Amino acid sequence: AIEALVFDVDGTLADTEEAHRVAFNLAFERHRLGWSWSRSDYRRLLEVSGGKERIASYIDSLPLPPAERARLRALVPTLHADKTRFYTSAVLDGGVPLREGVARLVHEAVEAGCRLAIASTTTAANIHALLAATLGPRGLDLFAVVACGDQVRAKKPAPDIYRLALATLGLTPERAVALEDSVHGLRAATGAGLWTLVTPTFWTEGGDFTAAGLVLPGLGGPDAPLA
Ligand code: XBP
Ligand code: MG
Repeated sequence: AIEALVFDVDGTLADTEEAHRVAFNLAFERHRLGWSWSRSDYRRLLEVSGGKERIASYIDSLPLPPAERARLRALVPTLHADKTRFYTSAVLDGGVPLREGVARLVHEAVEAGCRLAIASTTTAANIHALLAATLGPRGLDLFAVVACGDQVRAKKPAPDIYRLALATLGLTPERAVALEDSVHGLRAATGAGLWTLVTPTFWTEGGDFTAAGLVLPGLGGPDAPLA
């Protein structure tokens, strides 16, 4: 039997990428870098998972003298910390709702005795903000395991974050299923041996999801009112 659902966050629990994009641009503005990532830029930039890694790879793509490249590379942790502050404050202001069907699935799974876990490349503070803003102050407590961010060295599409989630749950992959939205996420989950349901978004649609157990446009109809 299935004993746990392992959720990706960005794109799966909520369509967060526009809020991430805006937060990156606000951080760039704060440091007067003159960089602005458009929606089409950002779709390409999502090829690199992890915000710090994404900024670093953008810097590497710019034609820069070595000293300037090194200066900007050294600024990545600060830029990313600022981005995280802009992102979490937008999310805590209610700027990003859960995707349709997510709240119902989460509550029904818990009621049925199924454990919930998270396997995400995003920063822990982002997940805490999203769950608090959408599921309430006890939202985080619904999840038995939160595996995220820099807890593993190799981010998605590497399977490491799913392996960590499964190890912390104490389950073999046959006892859980993954929920994802992207090709990178699907590769990570199936790489860890998990059957995977994919619900793409604007940012990830059109990808090759043939390795998925199932691809759906979303997780169902409007959420039932929460008791
Ligand atoms: C989501 C991401 C994340 C966010 C930014 O990937 O790629 O990097 O865009 O988060 P997935 P941070 O849904 O596959 O986990 O800036 O905190 O890294
Ligand atoms: Mg995702």
